[in-house]
Amino acid sequence: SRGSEWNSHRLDKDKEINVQVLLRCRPLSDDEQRLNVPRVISCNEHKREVTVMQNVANKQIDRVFTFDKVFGPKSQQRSIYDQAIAPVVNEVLDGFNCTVFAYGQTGTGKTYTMEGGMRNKGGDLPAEAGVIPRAVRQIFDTLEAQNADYSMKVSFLELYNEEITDLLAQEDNPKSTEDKQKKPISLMEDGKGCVVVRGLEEEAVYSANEIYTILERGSAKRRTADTLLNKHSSRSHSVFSITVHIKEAAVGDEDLIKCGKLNLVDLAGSENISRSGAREGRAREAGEINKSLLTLGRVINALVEHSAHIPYRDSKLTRLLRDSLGGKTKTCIIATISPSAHSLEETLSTLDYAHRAKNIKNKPEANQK
Ligand code: ADP
Ligand code: ZZD
Repeated sequence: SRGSEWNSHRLDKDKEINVQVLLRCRPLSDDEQRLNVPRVISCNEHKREVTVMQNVANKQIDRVFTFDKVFGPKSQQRSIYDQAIAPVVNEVLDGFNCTVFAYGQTGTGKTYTMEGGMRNKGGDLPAEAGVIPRAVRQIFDTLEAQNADYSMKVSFLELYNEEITDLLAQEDNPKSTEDKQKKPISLMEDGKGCVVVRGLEEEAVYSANEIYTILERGSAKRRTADTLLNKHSSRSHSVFSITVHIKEAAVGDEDLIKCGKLNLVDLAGSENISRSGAREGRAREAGEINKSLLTLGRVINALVEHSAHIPYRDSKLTRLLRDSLGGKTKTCIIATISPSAHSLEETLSTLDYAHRAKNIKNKPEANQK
């Protein structure tokens, strides 16, 4: 359905769609419940509203935020996936590139949402499985059911302190030194304005079960980094990508290949930037400033304000995910918050950030070769 030249401009504008922003509030933890930590968040899933209840100088001041979808503390992994992510994966199978970001303060459930937990071992997905294993499963199930001719590749990287580590790379020598385990990877421009990650392993996957072995390897490698560096995980970003190539029925003697890519991004804890104004000087010296997270915020602001210059090039994260922010990729942000009064300030900052991101527009375009 390509527009003829005279109206293509108008059609291009019509193709713009907003970034979808979902909000998820985690339940109080067992400890928080035992300590009777007060709750300040109420979620109305039906009205897609989150209310922050604040008592200032004996006056009740509530703030209400509306999102594309709201998931309260009782929402299950499966229902978030079915309602919010399964449609995104269907777009990938239709040949679109899609990105899902998890954004929020450390401890609010970004990793729980993206990866999940694994209580029971064995064949089926555990109820606590998050977006990544469920997306892999959905892609295999759908393509197998269609008897499609397809291939699937995955990659898993971590970005810490502006350095990329391949979480799937096998070490030639497992007894090698620590810095050899963290082989740095570089970003290169491909001449067509696309960024490629040079040296990143892309692993072909042939069954959903095989993915566990791969994820296990990625998790184990990340754990090594975690134990070596205090607070590493809250300051690092991870990007899990799935690429599918699907062969369409041949037209004439030409094969049509449909290609889709899904990026699943677990961002560093947002507390790493929200107070950076006051702390910037010292924090920078201590290497505490998260350049990528800071730049992500600046890119979002620039896009929302329609600035002439969008500072994509200022960090690795924004170079890597440039197309997801104002480009041809369909993007969804899951903002995660805690219900606790202790997190009020961070929660308001997350809600403001996520609410602003709703104004970003992308122009999705299917890949067809
Ligand atoms: P983050 O990645 O944002 O730092 P985590 O995903 O590590 O946060 O979550 C912090 C803790 O809270 C973990 O123990 C996790 O299992 C738990 N948790 C987070 N979200 C939920 C939820 N929706 N339901 C149950 N437990 C959750
Ligand atoms: N969140 C857990 C991993 C962690 O932080 O270690 S849960 C899912 C996506 C990406 C990486 C790991 C997983 C995870 C897992 C746990 C243990 C071994 C392999 C993989 C997982 C959870 C549920 C279903 C499938 C995979």
